[in-house]
Parts: sequence; structure tokens; C-alpha cells
Amino acid sequence: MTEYVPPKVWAWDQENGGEFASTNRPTAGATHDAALPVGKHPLQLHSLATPNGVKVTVMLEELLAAGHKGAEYDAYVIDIRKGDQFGSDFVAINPNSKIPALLDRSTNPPTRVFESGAILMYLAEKFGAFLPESGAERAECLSWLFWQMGSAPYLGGGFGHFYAYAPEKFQYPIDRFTMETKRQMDVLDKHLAENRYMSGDAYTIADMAIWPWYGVLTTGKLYNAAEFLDTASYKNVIRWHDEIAAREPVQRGRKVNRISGPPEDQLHERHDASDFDTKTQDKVES
Ligand SMILES: N[C@@H](CCC(=O)N[C@@H](CS)C(=O)NCC(=O)O)C(=O)O
Repeated sequence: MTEYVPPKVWAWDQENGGEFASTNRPTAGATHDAALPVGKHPLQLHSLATPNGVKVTVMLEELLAAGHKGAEYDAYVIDIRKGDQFGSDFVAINPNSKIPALLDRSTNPPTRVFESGAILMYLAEKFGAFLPESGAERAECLSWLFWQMGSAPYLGGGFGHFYAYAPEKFQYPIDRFTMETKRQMDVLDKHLAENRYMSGDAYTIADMAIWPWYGVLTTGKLYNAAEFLDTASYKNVIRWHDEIAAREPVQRGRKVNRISGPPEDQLHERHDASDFDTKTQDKVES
């Protein structure tokens, strides 16, 4: 193997981008004009059922299940492998060109929100739900929410990228990010040994943020890495994962904007609660 010697000035080699070569690039901004659809509800979500997208659809389904009718939403697919995140209307909502992105049309002018943690907080504050109002409980919830936002890039962009997506497997980055991922899992496991949910007895946006990443990791559905990471040893994370996975709003939220996997788990667009009964891909295709 020849050792890579970085050049004086890095130059973009588009061919070398692995699975994401067609979408990754070193500059920001829109690449093409593209209008986004607009539905009838106050909240317009443009997303995909990746872990970051699922956080928000679970929150919206939880809000609706808790009786917050103002949380009705239209959810549209942004297919990040096709480059939809670089369309002009999407970039106007999220200049960072990543899902999820939310437009709240109940305010005048409409409010744009990007970054999944910011969207969870925005919705929690808007509806006064799933975020303790003040004091130590709120601080604990937000500490874990921001822990997730800071930690998951090591799991996704680090471990997941080099273990599952990189065109060649290299031991150095896999060792480095596996170590960090297992350390993070141990942080969670020790905390969940003493706590039912991430911020104590109440289920909050901290659980909604962490579950689609670290909870789902234990099932093998993320990067097919459960055995490699020996996730079975994180017993408290598994107990917490299973309890949350059994919630109906979580089961609904996981399906929204999902465009791969079993057809019955894919609800490409969501405009009405009845869509879960009539518009999943198994029904659309039959
Ligand atoms: N910190 C951001 C991360 C969002 C993110 O990385 N989204 C990915 C999918 S999970 C994406 O849109 N990637 C498209 C791209 O990088 O071009 C958040 O939590 O919202």
C-alpha cells in the first residue's frame, strides 16, 4: 500500500467520494432551482427517514398522540442520494443542505428551522411538551439533547462511514471510531442503569434524539454493526430501546419519509393520520 502524502493544497477528486460521490462537494449553496411542494397543514417537513429525520417525525407523532392538534404536518421526501438537498427552495430553509428541515407556516412570516436538535426544541417549546419547563430537569434534558448532537457525528460520520460506507476498509479510522462509539454506548448504558429515560422518569426530546441512533444501533438496523460492536452487552440501552420502540407514535414516526426497506414500513409522504393505514408502499403497490 502506498502511503498518502497530502498535497500542499487539497483539490477535489469527485471520483473518490465513495457512495456519496454524486452528492458530496466542498462548497455550499443551491446547485439548481427546485420548488418545494406546500401542503395544507401549518407544519411543513422536508426530510428522509434517516436517524436525524426520524427524531422529528417521532416528535410530531408523539405531539399528535398527546392531543396537540396544531402539530398536524405534511411530510415530503428529500432524496439526499439524488441531491434534492441542493435545490433552491430547500436551501432557503436549510443553508446547510441537510435533512431534516421544517417550515412553520402558522407564523407570519413563516419560521424556518434546521438542525434536528433545534427542531425538537422548537416544537417542544411551541407545544409545551416533552421538555421540562425549568430548573435541573430542563438542564438535564438539554444536556443529553446536546450530548447527542455533539456525539452522533462520531457514530455516523466516523464509525458508520468507515465501517459501512468507505470503499476500502482501513483499520486506523475503524479502530478510532469503534473505540469512541463503544465509549459513548457505555456512557448511555451506565446512565440508563440508574434512570428509566435519559432525563429521569419523563420521556423527553432527549430520548427522541438519542433513540434513532444509539437505540437502533443495538438492533443491527444501523450499519449492520450490532455483532461487531457487541451491542448485546449494553443491557440497559437495550431495555430503554425496547420500551421506546413499543410506543405507537414511535412506530408511526419511523415510517414517515422512509424510501427503502420493507414496503409496509415505508410511508413516502405523510399528510394525514389515515395515511398510515392506506398509503404505505405495500398498499400503494398492490
Ligand atoms: N446536525 C444535523 C445533521 C443532519 C444530517 O447530517 N443529515 C444527513 C442525513 S442523516 C443529510 O441530509 N445528508 C445529506 C448531505 O450530507 O448531503 C442535524 O442533526 O440535523
